[in-house]
Amino acid sequence: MSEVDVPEDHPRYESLLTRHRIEDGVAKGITSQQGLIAQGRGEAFDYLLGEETTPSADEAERVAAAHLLLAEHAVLSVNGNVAALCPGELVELADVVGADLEVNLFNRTEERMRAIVEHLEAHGATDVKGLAADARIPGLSHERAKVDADGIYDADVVLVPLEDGDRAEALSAMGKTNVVVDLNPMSRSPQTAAVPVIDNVVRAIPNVTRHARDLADATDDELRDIVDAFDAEAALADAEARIRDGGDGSID
Ligand code: PTJ
Repeated sequence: MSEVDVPEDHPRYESLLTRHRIEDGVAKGITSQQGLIAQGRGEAFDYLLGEETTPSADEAERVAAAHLLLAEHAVLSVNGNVAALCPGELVELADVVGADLEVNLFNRTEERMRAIVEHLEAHGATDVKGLAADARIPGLSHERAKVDADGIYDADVVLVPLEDGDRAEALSAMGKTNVVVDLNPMSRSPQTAAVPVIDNVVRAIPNVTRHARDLADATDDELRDIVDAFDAEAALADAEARIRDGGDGSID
């Protein structure tokens, strides 16, 4: 038995553990109640994807690592779902690639902002951004527009895990490179991303970190080759083919 009262050899252990984390996040005031619904949507896609990192998602995760390593200023955006699901893994990734962490919420309240900053700090983060909110993303009317001038506003590469779409598009319009993690390849955010990572964030974040460690000694030219060889549309098509018919996109 571990974090949840379910034996680790239970066939749905990982899924039940993830659910428990989201439930706990709501209880602690980190995750919004809408986060429970988002989790359910994600689980359905994950089930259809085989609840594993597909080879094309793994490739996207390597490309994400290359972008983060090449960045002048990378920022990992944190919402209430990822804060509950993988706080330690986000702190570790930020550390390995030299990125900032910034809390950015759709259902923004000061209490939840502070609770998430403290939760990340409890997992080893320092200087978490998001509370200053002294800049705005142009073209967005909702709370996600509020960003830190020396955080997301200034970033050239932003990792955007699971959200509802229009911010990712607005960040691209600002000329930023977006890495989007989302289990639904048909969602607007991965569709507009430079790098759509169609995988569960609990698998994706540690795998990006693993790739970043592997690429630590690569030259900028080698990293640029990895980035340039990536085909975002093919990655999306592969994931959609898997969901629709269990295929790998290579067979009609
Ligand atoms: O904490 P806040 O206030 O910023 O709100 C965050 C949520 C996620 C509640 C908010 O952004 C939202 O309502 O998002 P949506 O519109 O439900 O979209 C969530 C997307 O994330 C969907 O496409 C899901 O398939 C996907 N998703 C859910 N869980 C995961 C996921 N993708 C990757 N990993 C997951 N664990």
